Amino acid sequence: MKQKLLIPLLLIASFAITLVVGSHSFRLNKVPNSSKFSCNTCHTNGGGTPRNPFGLDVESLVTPGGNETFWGPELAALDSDGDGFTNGEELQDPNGEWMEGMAQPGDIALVTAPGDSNSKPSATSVTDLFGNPAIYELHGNYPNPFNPSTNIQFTIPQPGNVKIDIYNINGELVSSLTNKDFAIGTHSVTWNGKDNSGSSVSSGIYLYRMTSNNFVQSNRMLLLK
Ligand SMILES: [Ca+2]
Repeated sequence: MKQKLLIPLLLIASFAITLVVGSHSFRLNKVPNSSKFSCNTCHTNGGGTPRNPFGLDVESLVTPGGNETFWGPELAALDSDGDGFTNGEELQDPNGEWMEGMAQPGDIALVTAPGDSNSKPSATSVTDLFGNPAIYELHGNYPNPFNPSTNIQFTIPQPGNVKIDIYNINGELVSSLTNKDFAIGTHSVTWNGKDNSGSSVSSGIYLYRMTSNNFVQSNRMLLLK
């Protein structure tokens, strides 16, 4: 008897779930620039499919009482898909200041999917939560001139591979200083004045070149013994 009741109950339950999922599409109006990705803003492959990481965060901020005002500084500050950019940066509203009814913020052409870690802004298209450009920077080495070692500092606005090579003034590779993944932020690597075979190099001008994503920059330094 119990099993006969179970099947209709399951059918009713699945119908109710479909109604709930289907009703979520109106939330698109409550996310800035959501027209760019439509239902894929919150779902893996359109409405009714499982929620992506951003959709899960949206869901967690919707109160059971029906309060749908979930976009704001809190959701904007999260990096739902873990790609190094906040949801606000991806949706062109870094501080979560946009409200329903306002004109869409930023440039919709620059909007990326906050639930897809493979979709991320270019470094220069967003600002951080403090309104500063989120850019790649190769800072000057310190000390300079130096002997026997110097520190090279750089900043990256998203996690990724950073390659720094040292060249002599003739453009010949001297040292492959680093070539690995770094987290978002500012880091420092040290060159000990040795070439790739471990021999100390002579006094002179050297170039260090940083490559990360599409960013390439070179600076000069002076080894003075
Ligand atoms: Ca993100």
